[in-house]
Amino acid sequence: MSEIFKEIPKIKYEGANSVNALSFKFYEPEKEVLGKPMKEHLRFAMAWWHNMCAGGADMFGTFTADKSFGAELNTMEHAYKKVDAAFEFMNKLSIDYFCFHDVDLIPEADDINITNARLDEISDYIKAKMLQYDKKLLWGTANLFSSPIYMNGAGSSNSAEVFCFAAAQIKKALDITVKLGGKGYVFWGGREGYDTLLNTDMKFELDNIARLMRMAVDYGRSIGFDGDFYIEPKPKEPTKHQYDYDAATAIGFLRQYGLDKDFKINVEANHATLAGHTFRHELRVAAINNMLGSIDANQGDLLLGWDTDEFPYDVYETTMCMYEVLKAGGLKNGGLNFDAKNRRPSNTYEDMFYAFILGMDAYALGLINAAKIIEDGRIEDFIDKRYKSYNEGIGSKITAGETSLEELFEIACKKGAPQPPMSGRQEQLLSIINQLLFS
Ligand code: XUL
Ligand code: CO
Repeated sequence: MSEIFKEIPKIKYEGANSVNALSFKFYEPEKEVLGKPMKEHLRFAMAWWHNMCAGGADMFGTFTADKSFGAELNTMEHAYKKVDAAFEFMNKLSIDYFCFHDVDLIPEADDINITNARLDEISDYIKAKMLQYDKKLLWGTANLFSSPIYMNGAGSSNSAEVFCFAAAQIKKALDITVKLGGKGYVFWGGREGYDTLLNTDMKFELDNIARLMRMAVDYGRSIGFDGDFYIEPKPKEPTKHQYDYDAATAIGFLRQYGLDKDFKINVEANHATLAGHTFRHELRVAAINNMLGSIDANQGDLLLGWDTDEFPYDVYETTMCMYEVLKAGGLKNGGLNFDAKNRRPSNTYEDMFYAFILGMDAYALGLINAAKIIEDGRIEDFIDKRYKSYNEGIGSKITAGETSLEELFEIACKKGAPQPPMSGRQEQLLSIINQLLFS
């Protein structure tokens, strides 16, 4: 098999002072941080759709990057070439995992039986490559948003026939996920939302989405899928109101429908900021509910305000992300999937490598910094101090559930108004973070 990225060598760690653009400056896969190799903390994944498929098309123009890999687009030959390219790419960048949608892998046929036969064929080839290169599947999913049949959603569609077709796609995507040993299955409800309530039965649509997810769980477990199902929240785009607005909304939905034991949250950085939250906030909400499953590691642009899916470079953000991940005890079945694409004018093969070097180094730095914050301990100590009134006296009775509104009434009336609480010290804490990041 001939090399596709011929000009690109295997990317190695060369240290912070290297001027070789095709090297890692901070990512050392085997280097231990807090007792675990970087690669195990980070579990980087390549997103098939952005890397092997997307060529930079946007609303105003067509492909700028050539992702044909020498084959005619939308043929099985092309599907095979994408597999060759993907494994060479992951191998050269030391990326251990990948993620896919069903239709990223093969050209979809008019007949679902032909599509499924193509999926069987290509997944045999992928499986062999995974063994050859020692690569793993982080998660699989079905694309239930691109085809015109999904214009009103999949589980939320007004058409029972569309619901049925979506179920068939999910079944097949689960089959392939299990065949390839994947430990995750994602639901990003691309068009599970609505644009106007004038034509929408919201309660019915939510019930139906839950029905579809329940069937997916039942089927997945019946074929031996022992990983996690994920909801990937997003507040808008493509629909105006997406049902999975943010982590809190998705968790409420999962609990309401009894799906919370099988599902976790796949938090995407760019979706968090679209929801008007920080990335950190979304990670924390998932973590405190024991539902921090996996991460789509990208970055948005606050000046643009749509889902730009940029490669992450903001080290402050990656630091805060990894701080949350470390505090949550790490990602078990999940990882950091670069759901990210090159900017449209960065249109060469080389740019694909620069993008991953940028993202992987940004997260390696984030991990190193987050470990420093934890080892330093001042931030956590301050938080403990801030709540210490609950460790004694009436505070400990409140947290133990051993008091009542009447008793608190009596105490408050006897004592009178309390002193205002201690300072939040926000600026001091921010300057500790800067000190740790830059010393
Ligand atoms: C879309 C998005 C998807 C999901 C998988 O915004 O993030 O690529 O990650 O369907
Ligand atoms: Co995503």
